[in-house]
Formats: sequence, C-alpha cells, structure tokens
Amino acid sequence: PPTIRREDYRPPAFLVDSVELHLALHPGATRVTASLTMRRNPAAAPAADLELDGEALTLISSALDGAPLEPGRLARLPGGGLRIAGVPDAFTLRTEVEISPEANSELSGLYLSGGNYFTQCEAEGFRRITFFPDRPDVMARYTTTIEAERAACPVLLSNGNPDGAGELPDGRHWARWVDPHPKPSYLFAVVAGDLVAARDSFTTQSGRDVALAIYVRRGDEDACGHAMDSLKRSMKWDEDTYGLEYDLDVFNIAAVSDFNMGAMENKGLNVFNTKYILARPETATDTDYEGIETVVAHEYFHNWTGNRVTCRDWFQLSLKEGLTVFRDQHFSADQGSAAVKRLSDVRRLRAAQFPEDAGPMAHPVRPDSYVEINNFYTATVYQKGAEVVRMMRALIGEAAFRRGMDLYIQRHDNQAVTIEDFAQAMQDASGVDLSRFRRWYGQAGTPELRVRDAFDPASGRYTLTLSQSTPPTPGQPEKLPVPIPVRMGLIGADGAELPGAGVLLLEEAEQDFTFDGLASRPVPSLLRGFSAPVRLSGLSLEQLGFLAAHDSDPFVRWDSGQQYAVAEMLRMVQEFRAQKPLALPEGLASNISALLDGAADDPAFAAEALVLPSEDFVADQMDTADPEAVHAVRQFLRASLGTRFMARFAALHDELRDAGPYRTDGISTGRRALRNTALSYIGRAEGGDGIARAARQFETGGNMTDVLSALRVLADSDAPERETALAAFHARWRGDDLVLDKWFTIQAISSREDTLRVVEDLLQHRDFDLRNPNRVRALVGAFAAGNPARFHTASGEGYRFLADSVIALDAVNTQVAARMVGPLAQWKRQDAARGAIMREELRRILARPGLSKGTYEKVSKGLA
Ligand code: B3K
Ligand code: ZN
Repeated sequence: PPTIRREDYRPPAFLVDSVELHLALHPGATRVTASLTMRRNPAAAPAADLELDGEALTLISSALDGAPLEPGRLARLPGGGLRIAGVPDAFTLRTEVEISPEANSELSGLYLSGGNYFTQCEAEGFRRITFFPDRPDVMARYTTTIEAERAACPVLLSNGNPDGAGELPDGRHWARWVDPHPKPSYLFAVVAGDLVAARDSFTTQSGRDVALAIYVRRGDEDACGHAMDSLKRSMKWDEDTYGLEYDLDVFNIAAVSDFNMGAMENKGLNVFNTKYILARPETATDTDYEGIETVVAHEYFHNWTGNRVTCRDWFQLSLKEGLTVFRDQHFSADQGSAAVKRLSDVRRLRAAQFPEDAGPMAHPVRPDSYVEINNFYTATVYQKGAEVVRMMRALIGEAAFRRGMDLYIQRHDNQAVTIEDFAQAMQDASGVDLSRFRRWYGQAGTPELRVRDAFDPASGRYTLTLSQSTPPTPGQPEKLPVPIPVRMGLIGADGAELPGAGVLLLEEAEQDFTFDGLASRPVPSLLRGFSAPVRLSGLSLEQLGFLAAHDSDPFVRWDSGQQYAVAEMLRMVQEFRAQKPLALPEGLASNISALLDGAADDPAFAAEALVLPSEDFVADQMDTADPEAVHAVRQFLRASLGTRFMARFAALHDELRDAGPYRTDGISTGRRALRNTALSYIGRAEGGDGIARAARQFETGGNMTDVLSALRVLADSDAPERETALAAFHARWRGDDLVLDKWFTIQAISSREDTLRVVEDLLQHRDFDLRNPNRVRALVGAFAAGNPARFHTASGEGYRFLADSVIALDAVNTQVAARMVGPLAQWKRQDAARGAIMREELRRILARPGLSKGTYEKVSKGLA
C-alpha cells in the first residue's frame, strides 16, 4: 500500500460549494443521491479530469449538468473512486449510489447498530457514503434529506438546523437538515432510528436559545443527566474563557454502543460511544463520570477548534486534536482539583505516549508520512500535542495566548489550515519568536532532561546545570535541542521555599543557571506542574524523598514520590533476578507513612500518591524489561505495605464510607478513591481481612465505584468469594452492555496465573462479540495492554493469543484490529526469547492474505 507524504500536499483541483444529499434508508440497500455544485480551484494546478474518492459504492447513475454521463467518460479508480473525463470549469454533478449499512462491520461510513443507523466519517468514511473529494480542505455547505420507514426510524437527524419534515407513501417519512456553515466531509453525520431524547436548553452569551438533546435507546433517557450537565458547563466555559459561542439553533448528541472510538464531533450532531454518555451511580464508576465530562467537553470544544477552523490535511491533525485536548484538560482542571487532574493527565501521557515515542511507531506531533491515517490518532498527536500547546502558553503568557486564540479564529474562520498557521497566530499576537519552538512539532522522541548542581558556600552561589538530548527515532537519527520551559523553585533544608522560583528556559543542549545569596545548598524542585513533556533525571534518592515530603508544588510532590518508588523498585528487580530475598525498603515505607498522616487533608491527592508506579512504567525505565520480576516486586511491595500499615488502611476504609447520596464532586470522589486504595492494600496484606471486607463491600456497595473496587480485589484472589461474586455480577448486569464490559475487563486484568486461560474461555462466552469494539477492547485490549505479567508470559501464549485476535478482527473491523497490534510491536523492550516469539507472531499476521493496510502498516513498522 502507498505511503502518503506531507511534502506531497497539493491543493484540490476542484472545490465543492454546496452538497445536496438524499438518503433513502434501507438496511441492506440504501440509496444515496448527491448533487455537488463544483468548480475548478483557481489556486490549484489545472487538471483535465475530475477524480472523486469512493469505497464500497455501487454506482447506479450519474449526470453532469442534468445530462446522463455516458460510460466512456467514467472510470473506476483502484480504491473504488471515480474519474470523470473532460468536465467544464463549473458544473453540477449528480450521482446515485447504493450502499449496504447492514454489511458494514467496519463501522466507518453508514452502518447499523441495534437496528439504528449511524455514520462515522472521520477520517475517510464519507467516501463510503457517496463519491466525493473526501479531504478536509474541501469545505462545502450541506443540505441533507433523510427518508426511512417511520415505525423503525421515527428519529431522523443530520448536521445543522432542522428544515422541514413530512410523510411519504408506504409508511415512510422524511426530514431535511440544513447546515449553514461550510464544513469538510469528515464532519458529516446522519443518525436515524428508534431513539428517545433527553432534552434541555442553553442560552448563549448573546441571548440565543439553543435546544439541546441527547438521543439514546429507550430506557436510557434517565442516564443522560451527567452528560447534559457537562455539555452546558462546557458551553458556558468556552464563552467565559475564549468568548466562543455556539453557532446553531440545536445541538444534538446521539449515543451508540457499536463505535470505533470515544466520540465524534460532527457539526451540530455529535455521535458518542454510549460509554461516554450513560451514567447512573449504580452502573458507572467515578472514572466513567470523569470520562464523560472530559469527552463531552472535548467534542463540544471542537465546534470552534476543528469545525469552524479545520485541518488542511491529515498531517495537521494535532491542530485540532492537540489544541482541543489542551482545552478539555483546562476545562476539567477548572471544574475540580487542578492539581489532581494534572497528575492523572501526566500519568496517562507517560503510560501511553512515552512508550509510543520510544517505540517503532514513534512520529512527530505533525507526522511526515502515513499509510493509513486512522493509525495516527495517537497519544502523540493528542496528548503530546496538548503538551506542546500548554508549553506555548507558558512561554508567551496567558493573556497573549488568549489574544493568539482570538487572532487564530478571526484569521482562519471557515478555513482549512495548518499547524504553522496556529503557531504564526500565537507568534503575531505575542511578539515572541516561536521559530525554534516549532521543533516540538517536527521532532519525534521524548527529550531527556538531566540536572546537575553545585553549591559554593564561600560565595553563596548555587548553579543548576540543565542538559537535554532526544534519542533517535525511526527516520530521525539526529535531533536538535528544543526549548524546554522548566518551572522550578528552590527548597531550603528546613523545607521552606527560597527566593528564586520561576521558569528557566533551556534552549541549548546544556545551560547553567545561577542563583546567588544562598546560605546553604538548596534542593531544586524542577518541572513544577510538569511544565514540559520530558524525562527528568539526575536527582538523588535523598533529594526525591525530600521533595516528596516538602515541595509546595503538588505535581513535584507526587512525582518525586513516584520516582523514589521507581528507583527502589528497579533496585529490587535486580535483587529478585539475583534470587536474593526481598525486603520492604524503610525509606519507601516512611514515604507511605507520611502520606497516610496527611491523607485526610487531601484524600484525592493521597489516593494518587499511595498507588505504586505501574508495572509498565517501571519496566519502561529498564534497558530490557523483565515483566515477571517487576510484577513480583510490585506485588511484594503491595503486600508488605498492606501488612505494615494494615491498621491505618483499615481505619481509612472504615472512616471514609460514603454517607448520604452518591455525589461526583472532587471531595466525594477523592474519598472513594482513597478508601478503595486502602482496600486494595488490605486485599494483598498477610493475615488481613481484605477478602471479607471486599465481599461485604461488593454486596452492599451503593455505587459502581465501590462495587467494582471490591470485585477487583476478589477477582485477583483465590478465595471462593471470587466465583460467587463474578457470577452474581454477571447475573445482575448481563442486560447492560457497559457494565458487562467491566465484568470482562476485571477478569482480563486479574493478576492470577490462570488469567490467559480465563480470557481464552471468555472469548467463547456467549456475551462476547468480535463485532462490538467496546467488548473487544474490554477483553482483548485490556488483557494485552493492561496485564503485562500475563501477556508477557514466557511461553509466548499471550502473544499468540493477541496475534490470533488481530487476525480474526482484521476480517471484521480493520481499525479496531490495527489498534490491537501495539503491544506486540514493543518487542525490542523484551528479552531475546520473548522478542523472538513476538516477531514470529507479527510475521504470522503479516503473512495473512488480504490483510488491511492499517494492520499491515502497524505490523510492518512494528517488525522493522
Ligand atoms: N475526531 C474524533 C476521532 C476520529 C478518529 C478516526 N479514526 C474524536 C475526537 O478526537 O474528538
Ligand atoms: Zn478530538
């Protein structure tokens, strides 16, 4: 399959001013008629023929300016597109095609889910609905008429504002939608079916009323409250923070349980995975509630950053995604504890993006090439992209950043633009030269930031030497220094903050920063708030312990505690490998003890800080991972800490029980998080009553957060309560897809040795369905990406299981299949024996005839 390169970008030869679409919906054979008003693009090189994208379309008829096109002027292109010879400068093209929603298991284009119709067009799904120049720099005004059987599809939705509806013969009806804003085809959407709406309204800052509706399956209307509330808060926040107001009369969301990702920002008609809409206290965890708030906000914010101003081409994806993640993170931080939000964002970045940046798929925030664009909706484009925007704001200041956003939108409204245009707006609005900063967009890899320090007692001068280097990544052997904003402070021996706090800008490979007038050697607190997405090293265990106890910055306090634990765990891994007995390090124990002392002051922070660094995070710090040893060490520490502090964990577990109704505010979720962290330690402790506590909490827990935390403890155990609880949970929730997903996941991530066997059995379970992406992610994805000890079992069975799953999936849904390849492609991180089996499995996938280009790209790059 061909590689698409950023440098090959050419403007489209033809533009589309308006689109009139008519969809006659039938499950097996839907008719789509499209009338495109087109003209030559004066800014493009002249082309003789018109070429349109198309995939899995059956052409029924075509006409140019009202005259049927004779077959001689038509040719089908290799991927299924259409070439029309000798078109005039301006014309109307009418095509009629047939598609089969029923046969669409790819879930791209128009498909059926539970008898209802949904579309997904980003990145290249619109070409599966009609012939079109399916690229984001072709922006057009759409009018969409949908017709369907009234009984099966009482609800007919598309983008924009409603513009009429009526009856048709044979029990059918129609509805028309007009979207006044020009948009790229990837933002097109249609939803039709037997859905019911939860409704509300929002009055914008200029006094316009917007009708809000969330469409769900009958019976789920009562589970939309949190999503609706999040939507209204997002709408208000964007007005207050950026002056950005909603621009249609209606804002609709439709929820679907078969969906390739989280949600989609289609203009005026967002389509959501039910996972990010539906929540009731008894079915959704606190993490689910947070996810809903974040994703609802994210998709809403796309209305300006993505929809009104869109991407010129897919290499610019981070223009909308990095910026919109930055915006949703900022929004969520404003809703509750900004510090705890930052910790969890950083934890995610390190868990997903750092390994990507260090692996075979490493790519810059603005990639240079791709085979399948859907493979580039990555943690790098999203999360690192957001970090780059955040650094930009730190460099130019908040006020200038706001002016830059205003300028960006004012200059580029209704345009398809580049990351460079965004950086230029920020530069022009701030007067700050960002030319070197732009390297962050073009260079892959995580910079390593090293610190050395020296103190001269005679002069009272303290010198911090910061240096940076970025490791080579595929296709980029040499790296240049990037500007790294290092927010910092200095701490005196008594734990008090000294003068000198600020932001150091490291622009070169190495720089000295000096501080005068100090009485004694301070401890440097670096990367406060995680001011740059880099790996920091050079602090001693002693300094880390000191910072964990004393720093005023919550991020540094948390991170120093984590780094301290990592250092100890790595040392213990070596001891384990040398078959030495393990012992609980006293320093680590005293850090935990101090956290327990202060836990009541900030339960949410304590819950984050008490959790040991994940197995993957520890393994990532090793030259060659050792999943067994890391697992053994982490389990040993959980058990010994649980045993050592049993009484205190038990007290927390008793005291923090929810009183009163379930609430999702930061205080309540923080208390639950801390309580359940305590339970998880007790669950591993020797001689503890963890199983009894968990069984009781499982039975009496009033919300899913508590019930699932309890089930997790049981599922990790060999106690007889395990089977009883799993069976009871299944019996109670078998009718609820989203809760059943949790049942699959909790078994897939169990630390028990028989987990792979259990997972293989679950693959045959009557409730497992390869066509449902949530279910696949809940079982196969959770096992491969969330259970390193069992996935990396030395026999290689875990690898074989994943390869088999990828092969089976690729025949059903190529996007989901390609996403699952990731863990196998990290073979360079493993020892020689494991690496050989992983490569063998990758080759086995690659050898499959008819492999999709998306899976091909991931596997072949993974093997390289
Ligand atoms: N823009 C969509 C993601 C589309 C993924 C296509 N493979 C959701 C989002 O980022 O908001
Ligand atoms: Zn997005």
